[in-house]
Amino acid sequence: MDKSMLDDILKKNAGEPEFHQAVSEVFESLQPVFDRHPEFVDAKLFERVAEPERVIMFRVPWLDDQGQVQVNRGFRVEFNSALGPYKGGLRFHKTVYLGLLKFLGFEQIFKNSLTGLQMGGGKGGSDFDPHGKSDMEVMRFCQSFMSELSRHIGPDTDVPAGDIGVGAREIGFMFGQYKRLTNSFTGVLTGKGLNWGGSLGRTEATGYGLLYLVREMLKTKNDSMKDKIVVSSGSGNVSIYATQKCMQLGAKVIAMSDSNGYIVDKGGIDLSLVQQIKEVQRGRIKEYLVKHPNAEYHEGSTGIWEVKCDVALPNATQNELNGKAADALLGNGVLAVGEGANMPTTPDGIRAFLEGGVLFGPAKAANAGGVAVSGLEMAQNGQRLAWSFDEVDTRLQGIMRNIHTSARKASAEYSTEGNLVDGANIAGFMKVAEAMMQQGLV
Ligand code: NDP
Ligand code: 2IT
Repeated sequence: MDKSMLDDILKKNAGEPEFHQAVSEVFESLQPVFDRHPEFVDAKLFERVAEPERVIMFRVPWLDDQGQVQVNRGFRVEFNSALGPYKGGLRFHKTVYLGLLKFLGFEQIFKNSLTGLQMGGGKGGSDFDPHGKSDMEVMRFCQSFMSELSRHIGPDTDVPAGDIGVGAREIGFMFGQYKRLTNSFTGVLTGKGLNWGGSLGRTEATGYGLLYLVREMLKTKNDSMKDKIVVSSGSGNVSIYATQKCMQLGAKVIAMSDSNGYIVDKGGIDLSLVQQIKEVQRGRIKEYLVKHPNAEYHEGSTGIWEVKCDVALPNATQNELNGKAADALLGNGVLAVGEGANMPTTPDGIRAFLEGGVLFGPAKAANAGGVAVSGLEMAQNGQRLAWSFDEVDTRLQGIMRNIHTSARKASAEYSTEGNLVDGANIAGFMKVAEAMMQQGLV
């Protein structure tokens, strides 16, 4: 399709490099689709899908523990509702700005489509930095944030969840405030506590789902996770439960990180210690060495990709794995890469992996397990029922298998079989496109 259309979109969204990166990648993958579906081009589907249906931006004032006034900025990008209510996480991180949330919301549209569940795409958050804040500061912030957000969301309208900096604690505070303001107990957020509407398995879902997808990729080469050496960046929700599933599948994770640095423990990471440090104490990954003095700690998080491994799982943040890191991994014989984070590999990194013949699981497919179980949480809330862990986990495995199958099928039909970047973009887009065509010009 005409490249000037992409140029117009990029120009219209100036100063938003992550959004440009996400839109450009999907645009490239979709070329063969537009060739075969001129009706999509005539209906300006891509121009429409790249424009959020609605963006909400608001002031979040709150009082810190010293009684000082603090002001942050809050956002919700309601990107696309062709397949269901807007659905996607909230990120609290100092780097959050509109362009970052537009990239995440855009990706979320196609990821949610791949799950096969009825969810549109959205994302939100704030430039609030939770590091070093007390529980009471986090609560006051969350209450102020929800005071405004509450008027824009609802169980059939927009259902937020967690992302970087938003976990069970923050979801609890936000749910409490929503309930108080609206006088209603509904499934307006996912990732809730287990005794008030949360789903078993949601905490583990993104990390577990990632390994279910990687397992399907390895199967195409008659291989498995057994005895694989793994590097999993980050040490938050996704990295911790990806590591746990690796261990269950007989693999050994030897390196993890946070935004300050990374640890290498050749004997295999002691995951319960990482959970104690990160989930309970909210500490730094370097504290791992207090109990395991024989492990290594390196300042700076990017060096983690020089650690030799069979499977690399970028599970921290966007653009954390660049071309140079990809070359280092390829030089060390990496077999598979699974993106637990959103857009963690730069375009030159992706190119290097695809050209190097590595099995590459792109984020939209690989980390869809989290939002998939959020969809299952919504289904349980609708019925006022709670399924068992095994029931949820079995459904998650089925969803991840289907995602692999449909992305692979779309890659064979439109691109190169096994190019799951193109496959996931195309399979995710097709359902949204068909729904938008059927729903008229909205
Ligand atoms: P958490 O907040 O639980 O953990 C984030 C981890 O990444 C922390 O270890 C953090 O280190 C590290 N990190 C964050 N920013 C940076 C940075 N700029 N450089 C280096 N390291 C960084 O978040 P999640 O585990 O939930 O999210 C991780 C990724 O997975 C994100 O890309 C998110 O969008 C994606 N994702 C999450 C899903 C979920 O269900 N939670 C679902 C699908 C995708 P530190 O503690 O130092 O900040
Ligand atoms: O990026 C993601 O898919 C998430 N942060 C999870 C979103 C959700 O609604 O569960």
